[in-house]
Amino acid sequence: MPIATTPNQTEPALTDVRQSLITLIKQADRAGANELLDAWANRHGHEEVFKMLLEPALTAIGESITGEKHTLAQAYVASKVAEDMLTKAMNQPGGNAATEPTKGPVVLGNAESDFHALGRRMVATMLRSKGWVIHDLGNDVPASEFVDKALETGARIIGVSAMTMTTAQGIRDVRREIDARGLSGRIQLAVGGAVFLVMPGLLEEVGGDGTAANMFAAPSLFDRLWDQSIQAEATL
Ligand code: B12
Repeated sequence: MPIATTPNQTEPALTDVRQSLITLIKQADRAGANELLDAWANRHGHEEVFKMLLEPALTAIGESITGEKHTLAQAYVASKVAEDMLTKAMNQPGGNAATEPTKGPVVLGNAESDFHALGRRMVATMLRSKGWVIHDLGNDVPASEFVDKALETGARIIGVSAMTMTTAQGIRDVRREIDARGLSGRIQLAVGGAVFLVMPGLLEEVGGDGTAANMFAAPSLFDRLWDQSIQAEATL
């Protein structure tokens, strides 16, 4: 698909690049989408690819699943393309592997019955690049497993990702488990996922201690929650 250029520039208009990406995903052309994103990343960097192209495309595709403009299979292709990009970003010089771990540890995972791995993986990648040690428990993690792992590793933060209304309700069990074991304050509960953006009261409803809208905002949230945990312990 040809991409239009803006006047006096060779750089294609952002809206056209996004549209081309969505078209390639719709055609399940993973290689084509990768090629488009690679070329864009070479000019603007990997971080910008996520901010300017992939997250908006995933949101647009997600919104139109309900309107039946896109299928779940297309959402799946979109997530695979994003994972390809994530892997490449991690392998860049200065990417994920390069930073000395200096913070944490923390525990991350998707809420029970939630299989939307991508957002969690992006948060983990961003945190690691900022020096956090992450124990990533993967998808579909029972509440007790989160808390067991936090105790085993000495983590002060449990981060739970949930993308649907139903799976977000499972976070209440993590809250209960933390409180029931007398760990309130000492273990902080970070929550996130697109559903928290569209339902402002959900953070309080499920008993989270804080949330971040995207991976770029996650490091400052984790810094804040870590400090809160230390303060809470000092007052015990
Ligand atoms: C890709 C996708 C899938 C893929 C997931 C593949 C994968 N490996 O991840 C597949 C096809 C498997 C899938 C399945 C389903 N999906 Co789906 N999916 C999506 C889609 C299009 C994109 C999700 C995504 O990857 N977004 C991109 C990432 C980068 O964004 P993110 O996850 O929000 O993460 C960012 C932030 O939220 C934040 N963040 C995320 N986690 C955390 C955690 C912490 C601690 C913090 C601080 C921050 C944070 O940082 C991340 C990075 O910036 C969304 C649409 C949307 N609007 O998001 C629907 C969507 C989430 N899915 C939906 C549904 C309904 C389903 C299914 C139930 C469909 C079905 N009928 O089977 C199943 C459920 C499976 C399950 N039980 O988990 C609905 C949920 C509706 C709702 N609110 O309840 C959505 C919103 C689509 C829609 N409009 O209907 N899906």
